[in-house]
Order: sequence, then structure tokens, then C-alpha cells
Amino acid sequence: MLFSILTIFPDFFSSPLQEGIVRRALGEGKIEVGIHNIRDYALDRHRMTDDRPFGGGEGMVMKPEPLAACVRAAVRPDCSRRVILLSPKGERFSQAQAERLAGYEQLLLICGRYEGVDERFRERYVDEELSIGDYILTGGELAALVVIDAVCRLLPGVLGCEDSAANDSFSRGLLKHAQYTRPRVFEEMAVPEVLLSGDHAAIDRHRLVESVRLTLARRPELLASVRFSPVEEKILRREGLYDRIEAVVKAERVQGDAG
Ligand code: 9D3
Repeated sequence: MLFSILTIFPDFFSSPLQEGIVRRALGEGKIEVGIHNIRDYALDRHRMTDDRPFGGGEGMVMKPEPLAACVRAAVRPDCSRRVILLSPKGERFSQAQAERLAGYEQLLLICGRYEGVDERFRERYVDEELSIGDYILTGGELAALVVIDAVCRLLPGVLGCEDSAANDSFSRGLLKHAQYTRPRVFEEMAVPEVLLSGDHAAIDRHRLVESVRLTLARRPELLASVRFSPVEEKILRREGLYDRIEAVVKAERVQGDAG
């Protein structure tokens, strides 16, 4: 997978890509990253990448010509690709989006700055617009790094099997149960007894119950898309959790119908 980053702050990306799993993926040639300075494609005397908005108003708008020239230069021929604009107006980036994007050979990630990009550039060159969440950043650079990180770890051979995608917090739509390691007692707090019992069926039951409790408390909306096996349903009923799950799922459906 080739990630091509289009930015006016190329230095932003030097260290974040030099650590951890992304670094290893780069080293092993599983991913490539190209950094393209949009300013290099601004051909006027002052190398301007932004200008005042027609019609007036606050802030600056990214000019279309340098962006278009930068995209044309960054495209690798004969690749399946998406041109993605990181923007607060975009569709919300999610695990499902990451999985979809992992299927392309090249992702071009355009980091917006200022109030946005000229609409004509967006119309002609941009395949999709993504936001990473409802908070305001100073630009698209961190969002591009989030997309690279999330997509990279889904590519074949990038993760070791110990933390493979099947183990993910989101893999079955539940939040993951709490984890403990040595020592058995830390500042007078003991590890739950069942985890030391060696009874793997009991441990699995305990973890399922803890996952469901945590999801009910923090992200109840996730439960609407979780399917429980008959055995799991029985365990959850015994804990008094199944009725709470059904109530939450019903409330979600009403929410969904209203939206
Ligand atoms: C005054 C209107 N603002 C829109 C909410 C303008 C504006 C704010 C922040 C325009 C650009 C930005 C910079 N943010 C991004 O480029 C961005 C972003 C974000 O701010 N939040 C979540 N995801 C993303 S992806 C790109």
C-alpha cells in the first residue's frame, strides 16, 4: 500500500512514522509513504497555496491549481486508488472505513488547512472526504496520520499474530474486558480470583460478562449490532444483563428511526 500525503507541512510527518508498527511496516516494505509539499506546486512568484474567499468572509481558502498539480504528480499509474480530503465536513472515519480503504493500492491523503479547499478542486479531484471526529483540529495532518495508522495495521503481514485484527476491541462490537498482569497484588488491590483459577471456561464467562458491563456503561449504542450465541445469552441472563441489553437495543432502534 502506498500512502501519499499532500500537505503544506511536510516536516509534520517525519517522526510519527518512525515508531512502532508503522515503522516496521515501512522497513519491511509492506507500506510506502510519500510526502508531497503542496507549496512545491504553487507556480506563482510568492508560491501562494491559499487566497481570500470570493464573496468575502473570514479566513483563507486553499487555491485549486497547486492542489491539482500536486495530486497529478503524486498519483502512481495503474494503481487502484482513492483521493481523500481530510476535512471537518467529511463522513466520519470508522473501523469499517479503515477496512474498506485497506483494499486499495494507493491512498492519497490531502491535508486541508485554513477554511477549506476551493470547491472546484474538490469536485474534480476528490473521491471522498473524511473527518476523524467531532472536535476541531488546526488542520488535516493529524487526521491523515490516524487514517494511515488504522489502515496500516489491517494490511496482510503487518501485525504479529499476538495482536491480530481478530483480537481487536471492535472485532465483535463489544469493548474489551479489563486486563491484569503481575504482581497478583498491587497497592492492596488483588487480581480477580477467577483469572488465577486456570478454569478457562470460567475465565471466558467472566470476560464476556465484564465486556458486556463495560459496553453497557460506556458505549451502549454498540450493543445494537452484537449477536450473542444461545450459550452467551444464558450466561448474560443469569447475571441480569440480558434484559438491560434488550432495553438498550430497543432504545437504539427508536433513536435510529428518529434520525
Ligand atoms: C469555522 C468553521 N470551521 C469548521 C468547523 C473551520 C475549520 C476548522 C478546522 C476548517 C478546518 C479545520 C481544520 N481541521 C481539519 O482540517 C480536519 C479535521 C478536524 O478539524 N476535525 C476532525 N477531523 C478532521 S479531518 C481534517
